[in-house]
Amino acid sequence: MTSQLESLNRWVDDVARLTQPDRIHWCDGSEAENRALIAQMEADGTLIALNPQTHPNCWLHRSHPSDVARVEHLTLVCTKEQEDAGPNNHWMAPAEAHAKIDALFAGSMKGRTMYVIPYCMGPIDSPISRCGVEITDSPYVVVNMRIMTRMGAPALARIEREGTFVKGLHSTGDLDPDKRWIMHFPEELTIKSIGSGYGGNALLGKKCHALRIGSWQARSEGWLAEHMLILGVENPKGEKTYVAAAFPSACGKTNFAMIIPPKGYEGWEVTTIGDDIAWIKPDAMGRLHAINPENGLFGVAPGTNEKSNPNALATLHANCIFTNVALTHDGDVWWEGLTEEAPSHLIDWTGKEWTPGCGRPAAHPNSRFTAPASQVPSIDPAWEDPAGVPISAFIVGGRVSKAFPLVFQSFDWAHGVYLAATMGSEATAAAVGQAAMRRDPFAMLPFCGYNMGDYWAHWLSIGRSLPEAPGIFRVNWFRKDENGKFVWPGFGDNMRALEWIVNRVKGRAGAVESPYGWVPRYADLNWKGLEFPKAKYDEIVKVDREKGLAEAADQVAHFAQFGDKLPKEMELERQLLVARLERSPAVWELVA
Ligand code: SAT
Ligand code: MN
Repeated sequence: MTSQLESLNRWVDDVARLTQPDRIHWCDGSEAENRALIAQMEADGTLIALNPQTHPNCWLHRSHPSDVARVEHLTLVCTKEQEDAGPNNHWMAPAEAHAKIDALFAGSMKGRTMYVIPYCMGPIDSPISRCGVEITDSPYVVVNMRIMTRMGAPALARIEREGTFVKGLHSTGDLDPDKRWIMHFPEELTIKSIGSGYGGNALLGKKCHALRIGSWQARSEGWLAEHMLILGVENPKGEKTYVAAAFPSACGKTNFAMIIPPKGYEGWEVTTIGDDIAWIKPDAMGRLHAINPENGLFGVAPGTNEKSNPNALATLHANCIFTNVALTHDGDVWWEGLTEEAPSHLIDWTGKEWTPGCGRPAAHPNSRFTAPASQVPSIDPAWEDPAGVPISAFIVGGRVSKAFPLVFQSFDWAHGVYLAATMGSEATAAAVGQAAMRRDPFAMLPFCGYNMGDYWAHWLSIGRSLPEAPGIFRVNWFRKDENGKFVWPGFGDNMRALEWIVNRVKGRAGAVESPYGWVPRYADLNWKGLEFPKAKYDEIVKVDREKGLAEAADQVAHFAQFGDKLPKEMELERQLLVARLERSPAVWELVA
């Protein structure tokens, strides 16, 4: 098979000449093709079939032990001018980058099959969706792309109609970490990735296309490509509100996207559009509409359980691929946090015997599940609406144990951009070698495909163009007390902050002005069904002046990196925060 699109055939030929595969296979996305690939991977040990009774059509994959997460230090944005990639990206000149990586691709597919995967990010008939073609020598990538994207014949038909597509070239190479690169050439709409089979490095539709290349395209075309979940909230009156929320990798996006309203919220419903990425575009009326460009979930397994995320657990009963989790005796999966007590014996993620107390985790901390979004019990009926869903609020937040209140609203759009631009988070296992604490603006630090200063300016200009801009809110579920214990119950009870957010944007919830933004008073939140005394609430909203000033002072260096690219509004907002803090008492507290 070849395509009717000459430019696609030519590129495939060029890649084949370089990588020298034994065979070329154009993926049609069919069930038969998927079956054949799985059978082949079962035979060579790449996939282990799980118990068909408890997990029909599910497989376990164990990666190379050095290939378990994204590698930010090896991830490059290769623009002609270094300034366009910005201090937030590792950079290499395009010619040098191509030469370096092409030398590794030379002959890399000898003895292997080269798969050509046409895919569409977003519903196949949505004008907001965009297509790409990934070439890979990994059948594991093919079966994962089939879950994560709309892959195969319909995508190819759209590509042929449109004549354009993002080019992604991937080879697992020899999985040598010293010969691993994830390179982006946004000016050429091209991605090249070698030496890793891990999700964010190898499933090129996801972070590489939908975020790094996507954000570049979004800026030049006037839309937003964001690391955000999308959810719908329906109140007992049947009124529906959609919000998009940015949290860094492994900070609970999947849990929040599938939140189950807690006790006291009878009649409320939360529905899921997406759990990781949002493509957001102003419609003809200037209202922001969002689609989930993905077709599946690539979620963190550890910590997922009946309490933290029953919807995710129910999603995982069939048709899933698990990567680097532990295997039970009866062909079932297990990971830390799935059950309170670990089974007495397991095979760990590396294939070794495991018993509780042996000193090693059974599942890798960044072990993952790949699952079809259509299986999520809370999936929104409009999740594939080609027009997307209207967004009324943005929520941003990180994993920070100190300083910031549970929830607060920005004073206006520019202040909201500032709140998102300065958000920070403690390290997680989603990428190797993260600093203990880092600023992760909009949760886009590892994913913004261009200069972050230009990105903030783009957000500011989008806001100016909207007749009715959504509210911007910041949340912090992770505040700890003096004993290092989380104060807020989190999970389902995050619904209380969500209800306040929804009511705020509808103009029917109270708040008071704190140095950080509009904060709900105790009485402004719905406490039905939860015992949470006012004194405890006051603890998680109070503002310590010295901590606040230290935070504002720390932002100076953060902003300084961006030089001339820093929008003036950002430094002005910082100074306004300092002014508000200087005029506030040593500890700013709610009076009512
Ligand atoms: O980068 S992945 O998409 O594999 C996971 C993440 O870090 O969000
Ligand atoms: Mn993510």
